Amino acid sequence: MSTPRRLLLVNGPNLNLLGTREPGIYGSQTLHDVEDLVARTAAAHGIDVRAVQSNHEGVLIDAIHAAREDCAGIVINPGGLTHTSVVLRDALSGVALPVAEVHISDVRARESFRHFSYVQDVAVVHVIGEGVAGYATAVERLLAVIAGQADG
Ligand code: CA2
Repeated sequence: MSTPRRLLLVNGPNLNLLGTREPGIYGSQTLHDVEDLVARTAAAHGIDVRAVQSNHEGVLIDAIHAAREDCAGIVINPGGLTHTSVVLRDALSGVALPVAEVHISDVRARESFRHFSYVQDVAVVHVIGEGVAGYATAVERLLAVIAGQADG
């Protein structure tokens, strides 16, 4: 079967607040700006994007499971679930799609509880602390991984 020309973009809890509070940490761009940036970056490669943001873990897991049907990879900022969620990690490893993990802030330079990521070793691409622009970097790197898999 040919590789689907679609990515799933997942933003976890509280990322709907982007651009409304804490600009010193997360910048002033909104979730809409993030989704638009990812769509434009992928479109430059002829790739479509389905975007989901939810404050509910089960909604994110259902979206990840559905990606098996029609997506070539997943770009995810799991928000605080990064540091707490075995079930989110299990969903990502269960669908066996290439995953890019994105964090807007530099979690390594923040509180110690943000230093551990359950997603880290199920992701093949990691973009941390590059602000919202990091989502575009993640798309580019993930598409390169997917292209390499299709060649090999
Ligand atoms: O830096 C990131 O992208 C994070 O994934 C964001 C999460 C945080 O728990 C992670 O440690 C790092 C928090 C998302 C909350 O986003 C907000 C945005 C604006 C205002 C308030 C929260």
